[in-house]
Amino acid sequence: MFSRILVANRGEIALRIIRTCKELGIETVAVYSKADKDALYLQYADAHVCIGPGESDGSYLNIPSIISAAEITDIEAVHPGYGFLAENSHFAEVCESSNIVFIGPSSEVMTKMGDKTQARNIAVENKIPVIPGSDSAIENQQHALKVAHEIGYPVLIKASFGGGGRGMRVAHNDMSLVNSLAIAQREAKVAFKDSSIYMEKYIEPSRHIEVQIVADKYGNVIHLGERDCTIQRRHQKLLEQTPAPNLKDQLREDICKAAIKLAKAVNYTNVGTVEFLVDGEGKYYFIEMNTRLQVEHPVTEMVTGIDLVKEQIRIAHGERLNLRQKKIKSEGVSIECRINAEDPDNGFRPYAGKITMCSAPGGKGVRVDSHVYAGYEVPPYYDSLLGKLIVHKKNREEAIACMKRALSEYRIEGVKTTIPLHLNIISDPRFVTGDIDTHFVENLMDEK
Ligand code: MV4
Repeated sequence: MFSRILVANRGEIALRIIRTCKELGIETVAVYSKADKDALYLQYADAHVCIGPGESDGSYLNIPSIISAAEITDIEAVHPGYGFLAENSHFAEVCESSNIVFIGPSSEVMTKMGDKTQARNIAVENKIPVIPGSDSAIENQQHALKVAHEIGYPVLIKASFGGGGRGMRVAHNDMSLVNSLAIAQREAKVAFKDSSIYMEKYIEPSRHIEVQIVADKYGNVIHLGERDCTIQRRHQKLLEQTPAPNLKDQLREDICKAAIKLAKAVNYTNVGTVEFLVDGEGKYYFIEMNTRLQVEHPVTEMVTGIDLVKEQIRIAHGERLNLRQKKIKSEGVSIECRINAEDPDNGFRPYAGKITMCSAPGGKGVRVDSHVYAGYEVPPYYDSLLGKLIVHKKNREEAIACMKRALSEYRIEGVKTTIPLHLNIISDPRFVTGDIDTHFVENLMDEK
């Protein structure tokens, strides 16, 4: 097993990874920007190295700085967490060429799945349902109009190297399509350094269902069930849950099988997530594959009892999966609420500032993955996630009751948070019955 790992991330996920490393007897090296000099996770790492200024480009996205930190601390592997460099195939390549094990898939698989049009075509080749759309990047206006007339409006324009809904634009007719194309290409160029876009039929209403994959380096691939991530606001996930409510068993089985098929088709290794949409008639469609550990991985850990970070590290170390699909049992219901420092009275804009008081909930079935404490200054440079509140109970009714109790117990003062929004969501009868789609949050907020 590795003796020392560098955690190339910050906040709650850095703390999460350090915890599992400690349990495995692995030393950890944390990296931090000047803005994170008082971060909680640094106290639990065996060593820490400042890698640059608060701005991400100078620190958590600064590959030479992170590799230098790796060299001077003589580590054997790097865990990228999520976000930042977690799906940066160049970073994975630099690790590989620096003789540092990258805890994740190979850089070539990352590149393959990072191109959403290539991922779609691999799904088509493996007879996995995809949303009707363009089988390659859109070359010009004529191509876009031709595809739109073939699939019918509304259509969705997506960035080929985007993901997570970033840069998505809906077009309802030729005029709005032509106007949106240039904007979408410009946004893609700025956000993803590549202006390539593709198109799909806009499926609505829909639900967002993703499947957790774990795969070793010897061709063993298993799934750990699905997560329903439909509760989003402007493509930012807010609440995730497993099992997906109101999902027929046959559909669940078909989706999980399709996820395994795709992972095997690309020789996936390590932990990954295959994302699907389910439409109003219960048909499912592959949308993309994420080649990283996801923010919402704890709900899967709670129902399966499997430590996903431990599995990542073991697989990266070359160990065979000691999990068998038949032995995977999902027990109970788990729900995660993302507690963000955002101002609900100001369009949920990030709310930086000092946390003056912080008291997290506890009790049976409650898990809090958070890095914040009283006196912690929420930096303005990074995402607004303060922590994740996760509950696990034997059924959905108890899980919802527990989440409601835990949310009302959670005290964070000094910054505004999404706690009130989560209380509204979890108390809504349609959430309770699982009658949700991708417009749930905007409808709830319109009603409020
Ligand atoms: C879609 C879609 C409808 N039609 N693609 C959003 C995140 C990214 N992983 C893919 N997402 C979607 N892709 C087609 N062709 C709906 C979503 C979607 C969504 C869209 C708008 C508002 C909230 C959403 C929540 C989940 C998924």
